[in-house]
Amino acid sequence: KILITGALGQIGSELTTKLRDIYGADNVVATDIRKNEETQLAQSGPYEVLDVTDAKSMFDIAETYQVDTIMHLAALLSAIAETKPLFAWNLNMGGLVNALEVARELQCQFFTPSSIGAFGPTTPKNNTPQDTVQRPTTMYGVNKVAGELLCDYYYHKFGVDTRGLRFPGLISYVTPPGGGTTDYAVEIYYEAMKNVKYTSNIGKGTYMDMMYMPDALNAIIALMEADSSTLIHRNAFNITAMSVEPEDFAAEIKKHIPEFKLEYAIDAARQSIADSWPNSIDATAAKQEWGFKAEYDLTKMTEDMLAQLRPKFLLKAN
Ligand code: VAH
Repeated sequence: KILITGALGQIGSELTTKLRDIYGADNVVATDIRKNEETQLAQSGPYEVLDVTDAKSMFDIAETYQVDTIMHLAALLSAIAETKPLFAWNLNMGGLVNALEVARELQCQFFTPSSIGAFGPTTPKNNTPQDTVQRPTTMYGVNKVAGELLCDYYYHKFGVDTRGLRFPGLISYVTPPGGGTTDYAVEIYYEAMKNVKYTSNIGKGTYMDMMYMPDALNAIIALMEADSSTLIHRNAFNITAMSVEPEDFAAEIKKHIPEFKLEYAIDAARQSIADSWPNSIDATAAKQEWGFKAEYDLTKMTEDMLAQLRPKFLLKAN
C-alpha cells in the first residue's frame, strides 16, 4: 500500500490516479491538507485529510492502512516559498522529517521530489552534472538540498530505501500550477487556448529544463521499481526532457494557433529565481542507473497539451 502526501497538488493529483490504475485504487491512500469531498480523488479510493506537520496523524494514517511505501509530495514551491520563507522551512522540512520518521518506523520505501531548484548561481549552468556545487539562493533550494542530504542520511543511517528525482519544470493540464517559478510554462498553454495571447512573467531567453507530466510520472515509477543494487545515487537524480525558453513555447504554439502572441511583463522575484537555476541539466546518471528516458519533446508535448485543453475551453465557449 502507498501513502501519498500532497495528493491534490500538481504531481500528486496525477500520480494518485496513475498509481491507482496500476496497483489498485484501495492500495493508494491519498492525503492532502485540503478537504476533498467534491473531487474524484476521494471517490476513486481512500482519502484522508492530513497536515504533514502533524507527525502523529501521519503515523496513525500510515499504520492504520499498513502502508509500505510513502510518496511525500506536500511542499511549498519556489516562488511562494520566497514570500514566506520561515513558513516554507517549517512545512517543507518539518513535513519531510515527519514522513521520513514514519518510513523508518514502518520500514517503508520512500520517494520525495527534489528540483533543478537545488542548484544555485555558482553551479555550472549548462549540462549541469549529477554531482556538483549546490549552493541555492532560495528557501526552496535550501529545502531541496537539505532534503536530499536528509534522505541520503536516512538511507545510510537507518536503511530506509529513499529515492528522489530533481524535477525540471513540470507541465500538465489536470491541475493549475501552484506557486512555482516555472508556472509560466503551464499558463502559456491555458492562455493560448483562452485568449490567443500570453504575457510571460519570465523573460525572453531564460532557459530552464522542462518535462511533460506523463514523463515525470513514468520516471517516478521506473525509479521506485528499479533494483536497489543498481543505484549508485539516490537523492536525487537529475532528469530532464528539454531545455527551453518562452520563445520556444510560442513558436511551437503558433504551429497550432498561428495568431498567438507572446508578450512580457517580467516578475523580478521569479526572474531572479530562474536566473539562479541551470539552463540545462545532465541526466546521464538516471539513464545509466535505472534506464530513465523521456517520451515527450516540446513538439509532442504541445500537441498533447493543446488537444487535452481544447475540450475544456470549447465547453466554456458554447
Ligand atoms: C517550481 N515547479 O517552480 C517547481 C519546480 C523546477 C521547478 O521545482 O518551484
